[in-house]
Amino acid sequence: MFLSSTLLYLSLARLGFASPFTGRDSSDGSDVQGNATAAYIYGYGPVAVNRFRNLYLCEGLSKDQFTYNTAPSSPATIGFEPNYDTIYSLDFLDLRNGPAVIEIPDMFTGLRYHNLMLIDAYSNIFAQIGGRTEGYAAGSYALVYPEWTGAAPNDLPIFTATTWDVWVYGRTEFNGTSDVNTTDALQAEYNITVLTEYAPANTPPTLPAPTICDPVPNWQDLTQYGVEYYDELMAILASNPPPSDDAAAVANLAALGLYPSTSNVTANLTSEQLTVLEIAMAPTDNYLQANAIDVTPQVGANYVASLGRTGNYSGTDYYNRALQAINGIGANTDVEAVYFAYTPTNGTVLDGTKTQVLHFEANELDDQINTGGFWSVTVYTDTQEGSLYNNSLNRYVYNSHDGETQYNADGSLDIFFGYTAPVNSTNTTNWLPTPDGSFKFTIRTYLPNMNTIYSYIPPSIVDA
Ligand SMILES: *[C@@H]1O[C@H](CO)[C@@H](O)[C@H](O)[C@H]1NC(C)=O
Ligand SMILES: *[C@@H]1O[C@H](CO)[C@@H](O)[C@H](O)[C@H]1NC(C)=O
Ligand SMILES: *[C@@H]1O[C@H](CO)[C@@H](O)[C@H](O)[C@H]1NC(C)=O
Ligand SMILES: *[C@@H]1O[C@H](CO)[C@@H](O)[C@H](O)[C@H]1NC(C)=O
Ligand SMILES: *[C@@H]1O[C@H](CO)[C@@H](O)[C@H](O)[C@H]1NC(C)=O
Ligand SMILES: *[C@@H]1O[C@H](CO)[C@@H](O)[C@H](O)[C@H]1NC(C)=O
Ligand SMILES: *[C@@H]1O[C@H](CO)[C@@H](O)[C@H](O)[C@H]1NC(C)=O
Ligand SMILES: *[C@@H]1O[C@H](CO)[C@@H](O)[C@H](O)[C@H]1NC(C)=O
Ligand SMILES: *[C@@H]1O[C@H](CO)[C@@H](O)[C@H](O)[C@H]1NC(C)=O
Ligand SMILES: *[C@@H]1O[C@H](CO)[C@@H](O)[C@H](O)[C@H]1NC(C)=O
Ligand SMILES: CC(=O)N[C@H]1CO[C@H](CO)[C@@H](O)[C@@H]1O
Repeated sequence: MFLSSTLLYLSLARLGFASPFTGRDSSDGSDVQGNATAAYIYGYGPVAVNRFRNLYLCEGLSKDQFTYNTAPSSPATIGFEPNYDTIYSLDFLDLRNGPAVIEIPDMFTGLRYHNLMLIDAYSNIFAQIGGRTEGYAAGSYALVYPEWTGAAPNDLPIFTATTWDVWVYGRTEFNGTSDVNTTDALQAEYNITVLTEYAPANTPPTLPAPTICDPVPNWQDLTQYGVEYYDELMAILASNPPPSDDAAAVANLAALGLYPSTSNVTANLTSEQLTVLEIAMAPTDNYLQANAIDVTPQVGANYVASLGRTGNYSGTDYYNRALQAINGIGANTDVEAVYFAYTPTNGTVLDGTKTQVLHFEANELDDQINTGGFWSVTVYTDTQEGSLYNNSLNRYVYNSHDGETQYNADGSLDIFFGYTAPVNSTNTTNWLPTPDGSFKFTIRTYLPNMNTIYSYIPPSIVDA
């Protein structure tokens, strides 16, 4: 249940907000409100990851051990347009206890798509372990802590973490309802073992556990607890020393009275200092929310694509880091998957009372859709979040991998949308049931090639 609420995500259209980048000047002429705005933006990615970790811990889930879904998403799944393609596994690792060995089972049968993202405390994806990078045979990998020197323990392939706390976020291909038990069995074989015999002597303080679980931590509303945001941020800095490139950002925090500490630093601020931080929060957050749409570009007249996601925020572009955290903390990177959400620029809403068809040419499937992994087309309700549409066939998706999609004789493909089965078409295969009114759909392609990433525009949906 917990995992089903993960963001999976394309951004929602957002309202415009005024820029917070202007504010009062202090008596010496320095722009203190500007500094507070910069501090909020700097904190966004790290605090969002920490809220997600806190949610995980509030659910009573274990650190240093995988938790995973045992079923795919369903119409009851809460979250933004959940996919019906992969099942999730995750963990929050604490490398202060020692390096971790991550074991991945044999995925060779069917070359099952899988990928584990390794995300640091600053929301940077510092490595990915999966079929694309490591192949499909079973494998063990050493994840060592930042100060590790020398060879990997047990001579394993080595990944060096950029922070002590690491979010491991994995996706494993789900091949349709007949595949549930197989997927579950594979997930049970994913394993994390902490090698306590190699624990380091000196580590920074432990990242604190959440102090508030009710209401549950919300990684989409970082203003949730007010200036406690800065207590969380400074605890992250104390327990996961920031990269040296962040020196200016750390100095900016210090100028506001904020220094790395796992105790609540805001408790020692003057009321004037608190006010400076407080009044910057809501407008800065609104501004980021309003601009997050910028990172999901329009592709052609009819789609918005999940492009531009490298997951690598190791530089000092904290603004982009914040926008990416809003649009999908833990979202797939471009090289792993690209999503095309039907979003026509003219605002036309799809109508399920008639039959409409999406036609892919055979060479389009071969060259741009079905390149490295697999593809899927999924229908969603036209609500703000977008759920799988509940229908008597339990049919939410057509895809390239479960053996149920019927291709035309020339290798092309038609997928039909509508509340009732298509009757006016020459065939009625590949029917994706929709609501009896407006709906949405998303095309996903896993392990796309550069052609897909840089130039592909999916077909328009037309009346059948
Ligand atoms: C889906 O439809 C069935 C049958 O009408 C109903 O029992 C079930 O509660 C529905 N599920 C959701 C999530 O709405
Ligand atoms: C998924 O199912 C199809 C059809 O049964 C099969 O060809 C394919 O190998 C399966 N893939 C995996 C990963 O099991
Ligand atoms: C999965 O395993 C359960 C328990 O063994 C069994 O009842 C069920 O039929 C299996 N499902 C599939 C799709 O094989
Ligand atoms: C995980 O690895 C540990 C240590 O090798 C082992 O004891 C345990 O059985 C493994 N668990 C699974 C599910 O493979
Ligand atoms: C920080 O503040 C929270 C919430 O007020 C409180 O529960 C927690 O005990 C405080 N932590 C420390 C180290 O003072
Ligand atoms: C607040 O300041 C006092 C006095 O300097 C210090 O002892 C205490 O540790 C500080 N508290 C925090 C949370 O930094
Ligand atoms: C991330 O970007 C930095 C430059 O900003 C580069 O040095 C580093 O190699 C990149 N890391 C990955 C994993 O691509
Ligand atoms: C909007 O665009 C869609 C897809 O290109 C098209 O089918 C529809 O007719 C357009 N609607 C208007 C009002 O122009
Ligand atoms: C089929 O065609 C008829 C006549 O053009 C039209 O009235 C009807 O709405 C169509 N049905 C569907 C399901 O598209
Ligand atoms: C479906 O209809 C199209 C024409 O609309 C035709 O080209 C195609 O061969 C048909 N596919 C099947 C599987 O019958
Ligand atoms: C310490 C720090 O980074 N302070 C910055 C506050 O904002 C002004 C601009 O208004 C900068 O010049 C300072 O460097």
